[in-house]
Amino acid sequence: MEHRQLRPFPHTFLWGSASAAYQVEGAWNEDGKGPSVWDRYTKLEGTTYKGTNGDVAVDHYHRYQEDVQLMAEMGLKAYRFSIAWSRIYPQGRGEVNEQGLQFYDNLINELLKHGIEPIVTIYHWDVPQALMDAYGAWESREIIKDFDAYCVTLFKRYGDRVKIWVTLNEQNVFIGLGYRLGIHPPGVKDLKRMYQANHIANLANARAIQSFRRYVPDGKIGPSFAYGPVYPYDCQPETILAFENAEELNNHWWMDVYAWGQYPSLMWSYLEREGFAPELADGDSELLQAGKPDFMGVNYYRTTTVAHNPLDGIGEGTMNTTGKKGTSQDTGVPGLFRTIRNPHLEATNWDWEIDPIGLRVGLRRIANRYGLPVLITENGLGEFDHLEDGDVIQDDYRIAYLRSHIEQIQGAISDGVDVIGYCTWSFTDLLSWLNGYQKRYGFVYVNRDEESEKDLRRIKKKSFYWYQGVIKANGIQKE
Ligand code: BGP
Repeated sequence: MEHRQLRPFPHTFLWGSASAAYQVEGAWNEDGKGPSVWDRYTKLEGTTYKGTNGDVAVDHYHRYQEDVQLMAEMGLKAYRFSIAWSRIYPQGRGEVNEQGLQFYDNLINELLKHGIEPIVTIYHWDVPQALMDAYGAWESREIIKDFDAYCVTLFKRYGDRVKIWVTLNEQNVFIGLGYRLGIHPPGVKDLKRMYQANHIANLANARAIQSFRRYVPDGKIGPSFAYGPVYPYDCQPETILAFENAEELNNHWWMDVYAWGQYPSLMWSYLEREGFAPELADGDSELLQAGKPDFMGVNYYRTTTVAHNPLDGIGEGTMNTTGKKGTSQDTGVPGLFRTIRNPHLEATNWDWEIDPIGLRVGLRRIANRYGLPVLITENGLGEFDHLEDGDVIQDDYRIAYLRSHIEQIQGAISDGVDVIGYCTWSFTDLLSWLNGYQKRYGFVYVNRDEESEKDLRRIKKKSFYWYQGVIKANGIQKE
């Protein structure tokens, strides 16, 4: 749609930024925290870029006041952060760790003191190692009650002050990379196990939402989905079929369950035929139906372009985790679709195609299909930054990226999509799970790299001042 006049951003629009516990906190074994699967996984040979881990990360655990001060200076309206499950329950269940609860109390209070809305992600990939050891974490239905108990502890403790909650961050990613590609914990490559673990995560998500209604009746809750809207490579009818296959398998498989409590039927029969469909137990459908979200959280980085892939076609390829442009490979599901580079789009040094209009396409598809409001829980540019003399970082490329995406959000709002807020990824630089510290996303540079923690000094980038202006103007100002 082209508009004669764009709708302004609503006055309540949440201009925010996001992070995750493992990527910022550090203090991995302090104040009673138990190990998470990431504490273990990153110590295994060859799992991450140059062996990096989050033992210290950017030391947010000890520097949260300074970080919140910078958020306040910027004028941030919302800050999305995650809680480390094993800080609250070091063993995943059983005894609660008061010091862990206290840390997030302090953080929440500090944010509220500065008028910043806290958005809490309950789970951002760091399941307690104890639960992995005890029953294989997401592969056992036991996790549903343990996750619920953890959620209820959080709802009771913080529900008076935190009104916006995210259940699971990118279930499609932690399950897909954990059980299909085997490059996240637990490092398994087994599709049967993947779809079963995913089903259990769906049940845990729904149960948590049910409990939420009881404990935080005036709050809002939803999952964060990593949405890569799919494009057909061209208009050959067989490409359109491939496009539909990919949108259904990659996206509807998750979002339909969140929004409607049911799996898409064609993909269900495909997976059943392949022997990968999850096993349903009595009461599962009822539970999924009972845990509907208030919004769809969307993490958007790029679109996926696909073409036909025959039964003997390509399967999994490797990802670029080094920043050497052009080193990632196309991937596919034989018989369904294969990815292919979109010749109309530029890509980052990590081969992520830059596509602001794709965000608008995704927002429109969600609004049309599910009729839910959308909270953009992540969007941002991971790039090399250069610290110049005098503590200057001129990240004009990041400003261009964010500006173009914000323009398309306003386009989507003008099209009629209800967008609640926009959390950029990220506020400070942080650890990128598989890519080390050189792939930077923040408005605030953190002076460390893979080799050394240096002084972990915070330095405002050019984009810091730019986003400050956007927030002040409640949108992009015309030059
Ligand atoms: C999302 C995750 C974030 C963050 C971001 C950037 O998938 O939710 O935690 O890491 O992607 O990804 P990366 O760090 O791989 O560049």
